[in-house]
Amino acid sequence: MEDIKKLEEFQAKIDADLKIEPKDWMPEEYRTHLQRQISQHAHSEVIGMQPEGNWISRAPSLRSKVVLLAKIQDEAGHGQYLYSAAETLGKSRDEYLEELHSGKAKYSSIFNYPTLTWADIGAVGWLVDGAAIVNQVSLQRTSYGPYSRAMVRICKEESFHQRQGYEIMATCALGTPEQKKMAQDALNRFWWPSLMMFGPHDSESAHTANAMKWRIKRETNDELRDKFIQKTVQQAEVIGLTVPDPDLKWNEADGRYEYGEINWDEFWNVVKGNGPCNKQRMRHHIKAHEDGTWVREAAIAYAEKQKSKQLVA
Ligand code: FAQ
Repeated sequence: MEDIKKLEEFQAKIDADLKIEPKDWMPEEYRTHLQRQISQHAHSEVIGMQPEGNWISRAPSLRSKVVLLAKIQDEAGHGQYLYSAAETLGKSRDEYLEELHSGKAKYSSIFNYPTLTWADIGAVGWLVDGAAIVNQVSLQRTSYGPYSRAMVRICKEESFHQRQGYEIMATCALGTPEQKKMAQDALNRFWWPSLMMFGPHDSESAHTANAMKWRIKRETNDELRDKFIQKTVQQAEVIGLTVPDPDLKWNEADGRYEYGEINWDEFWNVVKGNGPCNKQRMRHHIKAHEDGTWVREAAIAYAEKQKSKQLVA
């Protein structure tokens, strides 16, 4: 009886658009749902540094190198905010990382595709960060306080990232015929995987019903994907690129684009670990984590020394 009352109070709070904070009572399913989503979001930010890091030493100018470095550092920061938010749910960062390394926790499918040319770095910023922003703007209003506050900060930085990517794409698309070809090729390869970032159709999505009821998600996978398509197709047109979807057409009566279907076999194949770069990404992450052991140990030892100094004083 007590739990039913608590549950009703919890749902009433959500329905009134109040935030749930770490020390508030919450049903166990709400907690585990958030642990799963926020940690996977954090893993995505950190694994997402790999395809971009691949181009730091090959950026075509000092300016583009500095901008790319700043963007990648931001992604590390986003991982930090999100791991901290996830830790408020009673699981440690080490536990979350173990879940990633054992394959229990996922990260976004998009980061299992390679970045083959400089234009791919443009496509990542324009399309991948563009898709991430659409999703994250919506998540700013999520019901869990620490996640919502992390999103507000992250969204401010993501809009700079999207502009950085679009600038690279526009420069290539409006450059020499070879550069334009490179930009079109990047769009061709990144378009569909970017749409897959929003997850399966609502009818196939295991978690959407609960996520909407608890206002963890404020819009569904399909609603967000549609928003992204409607605004991004126009951006491609402005720089003379063609979206690689033969079914894409403008519906004058409805004032919106209609579009084709994602290859869901490809999506699930990548999610299950069989994309072009899954194994490489995980190998690299585990190695970096192991190589960094001494840094973590030194940081903990330093913090403990400072604490004991303060106690003596
Ligand atoms: N990839 O029932 P749903 C970024 C899984 S950040 C892999 O619909 P949900 C910044 C899903 O986990 C990008 N797995 O699940 C950046 C679930 O499996 P599970 C990351 C996917 O949670 C830019 C199963 O399928 N953003 O890019 C994917 O309601 C550049 C069933 O799916 C976020 O994480 C996928 N695409 O909806 C960084 C945003 N889609 O957990 C560096 C927060 C679905 O039961 C460089 N997350 N799955 O084993 C969300 O909004 C949601 O979690 C969704 C999935 C929309 C991703």
